[in-house]
Amino acid sequence: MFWNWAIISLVTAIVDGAPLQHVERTACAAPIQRKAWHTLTRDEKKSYIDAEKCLMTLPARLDLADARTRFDEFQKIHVIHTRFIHGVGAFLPYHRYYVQAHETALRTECGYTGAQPYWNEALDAGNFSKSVLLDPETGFGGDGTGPNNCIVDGPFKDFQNSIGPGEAITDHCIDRQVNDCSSRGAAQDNVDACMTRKTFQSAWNCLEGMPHSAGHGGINGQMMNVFSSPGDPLFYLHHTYLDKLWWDWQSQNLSARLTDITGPNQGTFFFPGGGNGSFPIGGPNGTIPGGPNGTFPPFIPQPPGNGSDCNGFGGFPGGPGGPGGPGGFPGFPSPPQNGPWIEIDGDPANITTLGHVLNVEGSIPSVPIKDVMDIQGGTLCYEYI
Ligand SMILES: [Cu+2]
Repeated sequence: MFWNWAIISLVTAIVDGAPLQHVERTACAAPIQRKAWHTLTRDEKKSYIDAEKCLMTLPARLDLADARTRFDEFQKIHVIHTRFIHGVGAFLPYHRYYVQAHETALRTECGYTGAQPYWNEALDAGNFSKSVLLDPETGFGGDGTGPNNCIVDGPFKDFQNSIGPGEAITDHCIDRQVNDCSSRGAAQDNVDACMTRKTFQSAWNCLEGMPHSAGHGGINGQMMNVFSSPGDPLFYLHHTYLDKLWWDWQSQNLSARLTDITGPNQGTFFFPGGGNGSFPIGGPNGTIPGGPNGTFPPFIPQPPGNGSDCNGFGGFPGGPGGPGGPGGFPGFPSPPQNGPWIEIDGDPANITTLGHVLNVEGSIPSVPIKDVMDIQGGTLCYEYI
């Protein structure tokens, strides 16, 4: 009843044309504050890292195959849903709710009293290797080394996880191959360009390309694996940053953007033949061909003049800066209007709607996208500072 009332208040505000910023969000009276990592105190950093280490020791509880710990379970949830949460309309809402599930576990299962921090990647664009995030004392440890690119310092150097790479099940370290050139895509100019987009479709396409890809490519290793990237704890700070950017975009015009959602439920990202600028299937573990163990293909050195003057990240094939494209991710296709498509709870066809159910395998309850459009709507209750 309480929630219904809050929703009715919101709807009334829209009908009245009142600025939503002034709506009293009674369902979220005291949002927790998500802060940039570099602004945290030493003690705040330590308590976050201690909580993440706690997740790595807590036994699995969701009955997901091959996951040994709660940390593994989060990674497995991502693997299970990978094909339907990338290159699709639910990309941003799903990752928003997934990060929420992770934050909730830290707080309710590991005694963490803070909020999920984020990595302000624009500050480190072109220079990820020197980021404070990679500090061995106060951060997540540094670059990988040796034949398997295992990280060798920091709080997570001894962690062995069982999920990945890709959809494989293997015991492995946390691995990185930091690529400063790839990390250039995190530049503030790219963020600013996304902020000028007028529709969700356009803003999402922009954000999922750059800066999103730059965070993955700049850390590299398992972070470059579209399935198993949450095996690196940096994933959560990266995707919380991306969530902040979506919220920054929404906040420019909340009365329109709290309900603006679209896109296909089933992208062509992973499907045979590619087409419409998408990737064909064919790599190991059902992933994009080219990279070992289900990773993205190796980045192809780009000639100067297309946004990259070093031999690093030149964009994905078909996308801006990539071979065959003008610069970023390939264009996302319009949703197919004829089946077959994968049935998603809450959606009548292959188009993402506010009713689309987000499923994190019971780590927290499934909710429709409409419940996560507002980060202070009640289901979610946080702010970015
Ligand atoms: Cu993802």
